[in-house]
Amino acid sequence: MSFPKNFLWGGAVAAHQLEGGYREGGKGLSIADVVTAGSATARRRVTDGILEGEYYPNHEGIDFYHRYKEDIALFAEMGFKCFRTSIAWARIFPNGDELTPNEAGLAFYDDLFDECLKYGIEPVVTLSHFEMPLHLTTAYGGWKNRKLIEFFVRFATVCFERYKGKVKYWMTFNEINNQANFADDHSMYFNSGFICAPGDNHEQLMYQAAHYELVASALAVKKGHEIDPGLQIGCMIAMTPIYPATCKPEDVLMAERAMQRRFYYMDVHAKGFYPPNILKLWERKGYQMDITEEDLAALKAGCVDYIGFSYYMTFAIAHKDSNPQYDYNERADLVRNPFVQASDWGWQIDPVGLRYALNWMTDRYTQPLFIVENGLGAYDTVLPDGSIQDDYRIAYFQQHIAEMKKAVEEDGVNLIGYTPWGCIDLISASTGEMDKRYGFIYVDKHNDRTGTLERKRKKSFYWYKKVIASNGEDL
Ligand code: BGP
Repeated sequence: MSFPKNFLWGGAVAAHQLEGGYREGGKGLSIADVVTAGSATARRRVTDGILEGEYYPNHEGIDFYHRYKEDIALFAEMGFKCFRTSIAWARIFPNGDELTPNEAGLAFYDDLFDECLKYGIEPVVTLSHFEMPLHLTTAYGGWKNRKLIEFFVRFATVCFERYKGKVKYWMTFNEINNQANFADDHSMYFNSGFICAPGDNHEQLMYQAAHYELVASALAVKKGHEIDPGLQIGCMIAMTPIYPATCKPEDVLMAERAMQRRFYYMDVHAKGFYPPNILKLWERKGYQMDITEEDLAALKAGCVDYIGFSYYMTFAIAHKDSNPQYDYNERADLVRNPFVQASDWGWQIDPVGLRYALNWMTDRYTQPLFIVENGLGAYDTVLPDGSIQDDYRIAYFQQHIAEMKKAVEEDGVNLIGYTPWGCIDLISASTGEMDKRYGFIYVDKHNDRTGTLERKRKKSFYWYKKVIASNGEDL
């Protein structure tokens, strides 16, 4: 007996990376709409509006806004039990600070969820997946501002009420901990909706913004349970285990410290309080945080029902004598792991690390685990006969699912589902490229904006269908 009978096999996407229709149905501008395309080597550029002559790949996405029926039929053909997507906040509240939601936006997701349910596909929904209404960043400074808590909780409440009976599985913030690399403007913007100005203390601002998000998440969880006690509301963490580069004790301690810095968000979501090492860090650095007694009570009362996480890679870290406090600096201290291979984009591929991650979380938390993203970004080629022979992708999934299976079977991990990322090709979040593909379904669209948007089944489509039909036995 390995995967439970009701295991949630499916796939994952996010609104801004595939919907397009960026000004349709009364939608307001979202922060993802003002980020330009990047490339394999250059990061995307955050702008403060839409500049003439720039290309914004999220404006069209893969036109899922108009083609979702066709795409969901393909997911159903693969046998999906669930489908993870997100709600574009700016479809529901175009500016983010209105009191009344936009009916056309609500109706779009009603239809989308109904279409899933028609095939017995359970929607799994992220409330904020790297986006928020642009107005909240320009008028309020994004998550630097406590006011955002109120706006987010209103948005969450409207969604929980509207989709009651249709959506049971929710997540609050996608990869909330990605901002731990506070030196990276791009991650800060997607997570928190602001870019640091010269002279700002990035680290302190990151902790403050993340605190407001954690409080907003906890309040939303509580509200959701009041609306429907049956809701399962999870967090979403980018799970990137950090190994010590060697067994030198200082490297081991450095790795432990790096894990604390990257994953304390999970502690707050799952246990309802800050771990002592973070409180000590703030004290040592003299950070005066805006954290009230009510906030602490809210965190305690709003623990998540499950831990959703993405898993793509592991890191390794070495200690430097110049760092006596063991402060984590992702850019300076991470080292290449010679024991694993990397994707074309340098992401270190480590299937055994997935089993390690599942065990690590099981040892610390009581909530069930849900792998809501995993996958291989790769260049695919359409052969003259029209087929896409993505054996490299199949091999990647075979190895990862085999490790998941051992974690469930041999280690007793309580895993409830698996939704590979970008089950249909979509816009890459980090590069804005179309040709970094993850899908079982190919979409004819390219970095240079050409393409018919036609969908094609890749070889991995038929393979994943077989995996689902055998509940993970036939890999
Ligand atoms: C995660 C994000 C997704 C997604 C994925 C793949 O960090 O939650 O939105 O895009 O990574 O990353 P990329 O698109 O940069 O290859």
